[in-house]
Amino acid sequence: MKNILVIGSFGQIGSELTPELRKRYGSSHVVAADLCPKPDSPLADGPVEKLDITDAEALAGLVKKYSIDTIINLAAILSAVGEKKPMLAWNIGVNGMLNCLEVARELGCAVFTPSSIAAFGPDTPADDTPQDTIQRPCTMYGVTKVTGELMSDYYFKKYGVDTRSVRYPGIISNVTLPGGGTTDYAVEIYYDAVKKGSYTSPLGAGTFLDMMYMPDAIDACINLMEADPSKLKHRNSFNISAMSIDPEMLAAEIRKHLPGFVLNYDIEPVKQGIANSWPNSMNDSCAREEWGWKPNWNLQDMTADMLKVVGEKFAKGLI
Ligand code: NAD
Ligand code: AKB
Repeated sequence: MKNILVIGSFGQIGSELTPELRKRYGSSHVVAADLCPKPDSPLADGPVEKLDITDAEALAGLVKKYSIDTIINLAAILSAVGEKKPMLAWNIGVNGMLNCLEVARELGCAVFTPSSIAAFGPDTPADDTPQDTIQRPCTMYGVTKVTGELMSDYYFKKYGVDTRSVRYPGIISNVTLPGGGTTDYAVEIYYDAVKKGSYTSPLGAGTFLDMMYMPDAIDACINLMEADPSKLKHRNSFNISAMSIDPEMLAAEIRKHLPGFVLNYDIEPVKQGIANSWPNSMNDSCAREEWGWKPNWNLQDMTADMLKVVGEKFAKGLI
């Protein structure tokens, strides 16, 4: 990766991945693009461009302008919002992603478009979910992710486009709030623990899902894109996970730091239905074997760090 275009760079993952890429590859080599870039954002320390991923001509123009060799495509409508706006989710998740693949084919770029645990469905084995298994998701978001995986593999096999990706689990972070997914609760719980001492969970006790702290999610993207291609038997997309947790486990860990923390439940049927259709825990042995995937953060360390950082933001009146 020499010149990188990050599309959707102002979202939850992009707002942390873009600065890390700039640290490693140089600020002027990493272009931050989004539908509505914020001028006062820390990302203004390097090139920032307004881009609608569904505009193929504008996308090709940026790739040429900056001699881009790698497109990191983070634009998406996440699972919960996607159920309210399925056609928008399809347009961005599939048509936008196809624009990236076509531009990459014509102009010789590598492409990373993350998939998700949402690429699985109720017929998938829920525990220790294999790398290669049944994928019949029941959300529009999941349909876009399976389509993205298939099309990315198609472009690699037919045209030699260097496509690689991971199936991210729920990402927990403290810079930018999540954008409307089912796993958002696992971020919100920390903010509410600090601000109110309590949290009302939309998912019930015993709803196990894979999760990961943001530094591991960033490493996964960069390490996979830098991996030796001759070692990759899979490409789109690799299961990766750091922990399998439910709301009770998160609350118990938070109580080690904030003993009075109270967890309540008010189940949101749409989110609960989506969560029930996703794996409880994925098997990520192929990622470990093929490109050395290994998470550095567990529930204990992540919780201590989340409460510290969110606590500092609260003390400064930032949240
Ligand atoms: P997000 O919703 O926080 O950010 C998405 C960004 O895309 C936003 O900044 C948005 O403005 C931008 N965007 C939307 N429409 C666009 C368009 N038409 N053109 C250009 N930009 C547009 O999402 P995220 O959580 O950062 O996720 C990034 C990627 O990782 C997505 O593909 C998502 O499916 C995947 N993923 C995320 C998680 C997670 O827990 N955050 C888990 C699994 C997979
Ligand atoms: C969502 O909940 O929609 C995302 C995801 C797991 O893909 N966070």
